[in-house]
Amino acid sequence: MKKKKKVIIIVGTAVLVAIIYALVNWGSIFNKNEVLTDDTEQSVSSPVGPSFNSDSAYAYCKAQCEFGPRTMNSTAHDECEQYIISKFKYYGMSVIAQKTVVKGYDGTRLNSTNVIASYKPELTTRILICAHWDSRPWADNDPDKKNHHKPVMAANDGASGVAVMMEIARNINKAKKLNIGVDFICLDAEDWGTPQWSKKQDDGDSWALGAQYWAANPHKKGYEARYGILLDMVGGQGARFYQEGMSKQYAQAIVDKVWKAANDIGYASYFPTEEGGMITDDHIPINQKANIPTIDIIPYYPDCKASSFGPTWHTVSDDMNHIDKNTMKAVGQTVIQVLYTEK
Ligand code: AHN
Ligand code: ZN
Repeated sequence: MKKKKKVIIIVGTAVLVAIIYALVNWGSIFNKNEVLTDDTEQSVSSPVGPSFNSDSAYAYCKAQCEFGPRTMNSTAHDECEQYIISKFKYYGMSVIAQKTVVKGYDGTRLNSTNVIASYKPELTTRILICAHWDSRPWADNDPDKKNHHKPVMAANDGASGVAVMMEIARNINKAKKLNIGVDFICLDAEDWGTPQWSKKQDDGDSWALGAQYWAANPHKKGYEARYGILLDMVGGQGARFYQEGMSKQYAQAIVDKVWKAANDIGYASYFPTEEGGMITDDHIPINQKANIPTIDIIPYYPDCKASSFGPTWHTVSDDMNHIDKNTMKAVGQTVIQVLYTEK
């Protein structure tokens, strides 16, 4: 080959390489400042701890619903109780079934079981995660009055919180690297609160009956936890978890910790830092009676006319067709982040 031809080939190749390089790196060469000065961009780090599997959580949610509505004193309720106990045992937790009879707003006796599933019960440093597992017996907020005495399937308002706890338990058991104790408490009799169609007026005390009992009678004498996290309706489509007012009042530091964890792993859009409403829920007796600072992760829908808890709340549409596994993932991974970054 002639020298001149060789030079042309080498120069030509170099030019081609330069053009390709410029094309590939166009953005960073010419738009560097635009990219780097965009301060609306959040810095997101990869999650600490195991990866929450939303398909798994979805399956646990569905399994509970397949028993039918888990209303107090029903067969579906008792069957689901056995399912919950066996699941947490299977994932290595020590399980206590705390049974009692509580009184409903109208005096009805309700056979209640709080299921307490503990990871490393021997450790004194503990975090409490809880959710109610019973179904509301009346869809008293349904748009159709004919449904007001029908039970709620409670895929979101019941099963979703327990499903997220089960998936966290499965992960903790598999990863085995968590050196703090965790208590998963499946609270019963949350949703027997005074129905909207009742002549009795709702004073708030008829809700969270299982939590009221547990807070007055913890499963272990002198039980203590650093803090608690209540999961209520954590599987809804379009759910946004604004900071609940009573949680802010009793446990602002825990609210900050959890919302920061969500932001750190890229779920800031699910966890707005603005305040939502103030809710009568299971965390109230836990804060007031058990003195454990406890927050409520509960959705707030500012634009929903049917309810600020969302369009399916206490309706016959609270079923698996209205569950979004991405919502469960955002909440579940955030709780895992909190547990695995706890010192
Ligand atoms: C009241 O409606 C007073 N509290 C709502 C608590 C609740 C019901 N969470 C789920 N279902
Ligand atoms: Zn409810």
